[in-house]
Amino acid sequence: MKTILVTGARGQIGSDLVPILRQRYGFTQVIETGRQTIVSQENIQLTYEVLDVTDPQRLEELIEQYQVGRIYHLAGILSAKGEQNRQLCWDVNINGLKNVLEAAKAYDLQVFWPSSIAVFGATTPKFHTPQITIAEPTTIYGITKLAGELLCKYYADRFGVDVRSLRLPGIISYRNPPGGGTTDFAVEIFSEAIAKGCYTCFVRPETRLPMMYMPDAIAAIVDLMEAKSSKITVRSSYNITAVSFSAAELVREIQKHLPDFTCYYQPDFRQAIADSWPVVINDSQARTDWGWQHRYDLTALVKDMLEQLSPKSKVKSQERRDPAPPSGVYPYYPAKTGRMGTRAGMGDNNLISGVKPIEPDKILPLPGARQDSQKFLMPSF
Ligand code: AKB
Repeated sequence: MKTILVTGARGQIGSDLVPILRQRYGFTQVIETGRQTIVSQENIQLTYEVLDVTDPQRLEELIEQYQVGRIYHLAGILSAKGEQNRQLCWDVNINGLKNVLEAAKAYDLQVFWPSSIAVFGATTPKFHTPQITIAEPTTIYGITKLAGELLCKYYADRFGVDVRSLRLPGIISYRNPPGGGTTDFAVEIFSEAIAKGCYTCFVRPETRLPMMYMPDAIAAIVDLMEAKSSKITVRSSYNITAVSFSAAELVREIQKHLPDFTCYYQPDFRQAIADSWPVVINDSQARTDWGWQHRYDLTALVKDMLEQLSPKSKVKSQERRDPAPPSGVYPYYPAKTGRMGTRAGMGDNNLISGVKPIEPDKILPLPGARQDSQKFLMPSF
């Protein structure tokens, strides 16, 4: 089997995907790459190479050196950081992807590339957003993701490149923080709740967005890449989602475990980005084509996040770092069969069964919330 190259391998998704890929395809079969030079002792035995994806020569060099057959192209600049550095966002997200697709054409590689719900904008239907719909993104990140989707489809249609993609929602995980996204609040809140007992959220409490727990995201990526080519009817990017919840609902769920947790709200420029994105995505095409199913709802993901981040389990997570057998990493489970534990129900948080949007004039005071625990700070802008 040819080797697998992962760009942006030490980012939020890469950190969780790489151990699963190594488990499935062999430890030495997976080459991690990133812009940083890794010097720490613990990584010496790993196959890690420095790669800036905007450098096509270096990319080709690595493809030849390691006989690469598949790339998970995860290197990218997220929405909030993109607004602060448009040039970098364009260079990495567009030129980096184009370099990968050119290499895929030349070396006959299979490619995974994450798109985002950010391809949608204010003119897109917010509820049950269809696979094919109006896409007028308002951020440079969204523009690069939309152009990237078109590039993927172009290389697939014109040159037969086997490129597969998902429009990822906000991804919640504990191993590595996302850094620079609009949905980051839904990750940061957990560590702050545990460490400090309070968090200042940069979006308003009623802000409701599509989200997914990392094990579901990993399962989706693995299953998509392993699906028969004939099953893949979308070569731009598949709508995909798991749950949809507001910041206030997330706070309330955390308070079930940490009753003294307090959330303050101080919306900043990321509020406008969040407001431009859909609330509920229709991902029926992915479910029909290659059997996508999510497993974690809000209750399950909050419970697991808090358990994993609690000081007791932190000790355990130190013991499970690469290159030891990835026994403690998120378990991969196939989407279609062999589910473990409680499956996410088609309950209140399930997107397909529909969410009940909170009307803005009904949000204060928050229904069912502890009156002393939902406080507003005035925005500083
Ligand atoms: C971001 O917030 O920028 C990302 C995304 C939804 O693409 N998490």
